[in-house]
Amino acid sequence: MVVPVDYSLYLVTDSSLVPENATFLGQIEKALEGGVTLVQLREKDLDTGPFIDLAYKVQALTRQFNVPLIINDRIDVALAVNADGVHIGQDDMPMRRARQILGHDKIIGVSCNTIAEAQQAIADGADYLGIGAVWDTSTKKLKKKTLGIQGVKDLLAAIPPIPNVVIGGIKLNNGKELLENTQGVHGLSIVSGIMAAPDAKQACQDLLSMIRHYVPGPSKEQDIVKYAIKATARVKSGSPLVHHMTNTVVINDNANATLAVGASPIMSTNTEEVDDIAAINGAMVVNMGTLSQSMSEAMSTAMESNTKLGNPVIFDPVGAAATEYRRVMTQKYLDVGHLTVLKGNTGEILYIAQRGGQSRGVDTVGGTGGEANAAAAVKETAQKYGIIVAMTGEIDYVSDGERVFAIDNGDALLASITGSGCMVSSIVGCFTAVNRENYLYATIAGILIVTVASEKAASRPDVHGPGTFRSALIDELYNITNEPSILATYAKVREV
Ligand code: 3NM
Ligand code: MG
Repeated sequence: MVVPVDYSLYLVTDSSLVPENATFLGQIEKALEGGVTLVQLREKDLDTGPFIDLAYKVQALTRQFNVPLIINDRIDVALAVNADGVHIGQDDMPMRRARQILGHDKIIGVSCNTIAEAQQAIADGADYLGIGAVWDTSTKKLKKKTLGIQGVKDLLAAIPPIPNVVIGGIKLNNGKELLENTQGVHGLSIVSGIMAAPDAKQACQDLLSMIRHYVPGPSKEQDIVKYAIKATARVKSGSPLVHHMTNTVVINDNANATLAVGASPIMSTNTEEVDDIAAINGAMVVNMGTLSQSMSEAMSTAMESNTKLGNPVIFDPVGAAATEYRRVMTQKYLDVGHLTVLKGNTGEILYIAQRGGQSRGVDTVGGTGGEANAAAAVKETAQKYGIIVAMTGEIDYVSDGERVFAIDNGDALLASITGSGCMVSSIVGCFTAVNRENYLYATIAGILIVTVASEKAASRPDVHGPGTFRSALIDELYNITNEPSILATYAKVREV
């Protein structure tokens, strides 16, 4: 398991418990609206075909809410629908065998009633434990003694820390009592308390707000990394077209980087083509590194056409302060109001924010003036223009005008090749194209991919300097998109 999972409120389904005026899927949807953080589809009597059909329907709901779906016992069904994991009991397939079949990208949970079972599950590599039954329940015929609160405490005290949920007869009041009197419980797993509830949404809201007193939710940082992993997969599966009007120095690298993450570049600078491309475009990347009169007109047209169609527009104000022409054009593009993301280097963004900012030509010289100055620069600029602002440098800063995030990834070699910043703008274009519900997170995700790829590239034995680094960077961008879950290990995002 690699994606951070929130175990706080874990719904285990049971189609036999649904109230008369409700439906099975309706109950699950309400539970998701109420905030369940994980769903397990548990069907003991369904044939394989109908089980798979039902799993797809439940998955359509869990995906809407970005909640993982776990299948009880049936590894074949989990594989068939590409569920996020399985939950196995003591009499189901052995844990190690399940891991061999499912691999390390899937979540595997194991039901445990004794310390010995828990120790074995941990030794076998379980991702989480289902500890129970805590109390008697009419939902399942129990084969072993109930644990009670003391039994849960004794079990947790005897094992190393591992994600876990408790199950069996849990309702709001006894759940509160349990969390109050134990330490290290990660969540409550509930069947009848949700599936049979007359108002499943309200039941879940009440449960989750109680649980949040004892179990912290995922941090914003974890949330972003999780989002970045999904966003990366979406770029690859969605393969958006990304229209670039970029500079002649970096154009080939930008196109290759776009391809490496699974998107599709088109590099036309012709005004006549703008509308046709906009109609099928995912995002527009405009970069004024080698701006000519005719290209600046094409850029204005492209920004307008794409904005009209709701396509995100990324603007890279290369050398914003370098010449009078660039100063004027930068202000013009900002004022006209067609931008979604402004992405520049430290010198450029600090200049735009009027908070220092020195450059020589198109390169930054000097620092950020400290983290407080950097954070204020992106935040104020984002507020002023109602856009996302990203400032790349040794530390990257991103803001939507309310929050500021810092990214501490990135190898120093990035500064020794031309166009690495422009590459970030390209990739942010790819990410915003298919992750439109959260441009702040999509922008952070795009920056993370490039900076983490740069670290992987720099550490390769075949990289000896800027030249080999440049091609290794494209390789590693490509590799990450095949295995985005590594972001969970490498990403260093923090809220400032
Ligand atoms: N597994 P309710 S108890 C599915 O002890 C299940 O492993 C258990 O249902 C175990 O929340 C249980 O309705 C049923 O009491 C829990
Ligand atoms: Mg079972």
